[in-house]
Amino acid sequence: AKRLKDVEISIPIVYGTISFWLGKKASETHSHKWTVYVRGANNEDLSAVVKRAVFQLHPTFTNPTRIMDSAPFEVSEYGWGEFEIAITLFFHSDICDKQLDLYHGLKLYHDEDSGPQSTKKPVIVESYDEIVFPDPTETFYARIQNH
Ligand code: SLL
Repeated sequence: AKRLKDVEISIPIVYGTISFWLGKKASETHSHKWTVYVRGANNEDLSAVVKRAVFQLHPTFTNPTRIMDSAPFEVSEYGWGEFEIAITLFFHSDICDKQLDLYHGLKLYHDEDSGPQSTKKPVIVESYDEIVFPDPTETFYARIQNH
């Protein structure tokens, strides 16, 4: 495919977790409901770029490798403990052959100084990143321009 030299496409993304304590509905193994996600930093649909997102959960979960082949690229679960989630992004074949590995620490509990635990105050932790694609193919460049 024809590539555009001296051109760079930068895709801003946000990835992270949001976690709700279940309060009266909490049980020993399901104290929280949480979601891990990757999205466009300005809420763009990442499907134009991302073909697949794989979320690697802790082995205590059933089927810990979660493969998402369409947006929204996210996984929701019930759990009791914090752990590091590996997120691997795969791109459309005319964009990039290499995958990108991201790591995010799931946080369920507020820091101690933020008052009592509440079902109405989710714990949100996010990272911002930019995926840079140097020398993009013409097809990819055209797709992004009309976005
Ligand atoms: C810890 N190192 O000990 C961590 C592991 C694992 C959390 C946390 C499973 C939920 C389920 C779950 O929440 N695992 O059993 O359905 O704190």
